[in-house]
Amino acid sequence: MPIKSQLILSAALLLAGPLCAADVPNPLADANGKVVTTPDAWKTNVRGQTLQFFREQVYGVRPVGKPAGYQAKVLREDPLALGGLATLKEIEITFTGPNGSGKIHPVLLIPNSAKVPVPTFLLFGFVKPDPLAEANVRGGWPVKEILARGYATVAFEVSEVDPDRADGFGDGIRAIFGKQPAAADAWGALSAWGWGASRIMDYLTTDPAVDAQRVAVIGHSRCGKAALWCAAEDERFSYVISNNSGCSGAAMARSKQGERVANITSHFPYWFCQNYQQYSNHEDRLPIDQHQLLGLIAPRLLYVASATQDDWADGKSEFESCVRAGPVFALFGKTGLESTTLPPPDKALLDGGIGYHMRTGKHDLAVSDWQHYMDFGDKHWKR
Ligand code: GTR
Repeated sequence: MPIKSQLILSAALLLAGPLCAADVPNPLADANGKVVTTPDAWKTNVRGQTLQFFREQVYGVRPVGKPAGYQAKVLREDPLALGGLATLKEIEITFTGPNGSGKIHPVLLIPNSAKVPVPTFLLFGFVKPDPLAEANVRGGWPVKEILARGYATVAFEVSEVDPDRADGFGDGIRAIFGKQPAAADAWGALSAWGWGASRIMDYLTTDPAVDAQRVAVIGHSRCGKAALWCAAEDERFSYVISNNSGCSGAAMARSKQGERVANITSHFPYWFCQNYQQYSNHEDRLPIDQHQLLGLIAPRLLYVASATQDDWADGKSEFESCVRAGPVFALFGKTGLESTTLPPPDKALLDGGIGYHMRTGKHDLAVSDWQHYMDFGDKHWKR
């Protein structure tokens, strides 16, 4: 690592407060421990290896990309949805694998006032996307606010891709494309949901109203973990937002408080590959840590948000992870976080390539979070 980056990193870690001791993997080191000093060397020698560690040990290996029988069509279009605010498209994506076929039904809204193609936020949703339903706004999809800022948005229900339950393996895409019994490194539900988002991206690249160079993925909590992993796997997403993703998302594995690998793998083993379970109470044995997941987003835009009452996710650890991902952004000539000091509640750090805020309140995706994400988008992303 060049002296300058080393100094920035040490200063950053000092400022971030008491952190775990040594043995946090260096996001710039290759598998032999050699620290790379150029973006090309990182891309060639580090990125692929890091990605592979996360696949084999945490989220699982995907058996398929865009499947051969993939089809996407617009089932219904309403050019005057939401009182004329937006053009709504109900999309159907269909695909077939060795063990059956599946469908995803995303809903896309394009603001009628914006000049096409429009930058677009893709939400990993907990509920069926319905922009007229109050449940969608409560579930973190404030469509009117998003459209008013000149952005398009598309949402899908993750459970339609793969059910969010322990015995769901047989009913989702992992059954359609996977083998039983699943291998120890076979994909978990988080990776399956990200696969679904990539299939929606396949459609978005064909829709002239959408600016495919500017599609962000966003998710809250378990969906925040899935959004981060999705963008690590699929570099077409140019902006990634992790809202309160916590354990196995933006927060460090080694030093975090609240939920740990032992908790998450006992409550939600199916989110991950089986190999992840061996790190219960042994986070120190992981070949990677979550700051390297954030590093896999570089040099694209990344925003991580926490909440003051969300001790289970551990916002301080999410911030630490952003600090530790900084050297990867620096390698590309970008600043990671604009400051290495945890900002006061509700103050958003928007100037670096990594945005961050800690909202006052509980574990939630609030409209105020969205406003910060769009402010960051206005600054770095929108034309
Ligand atoms: C919790 C889980 C967290 C988080 C959350 C959610 O129960 O422990 O990791 O993902 O669920 O997704 O709402």
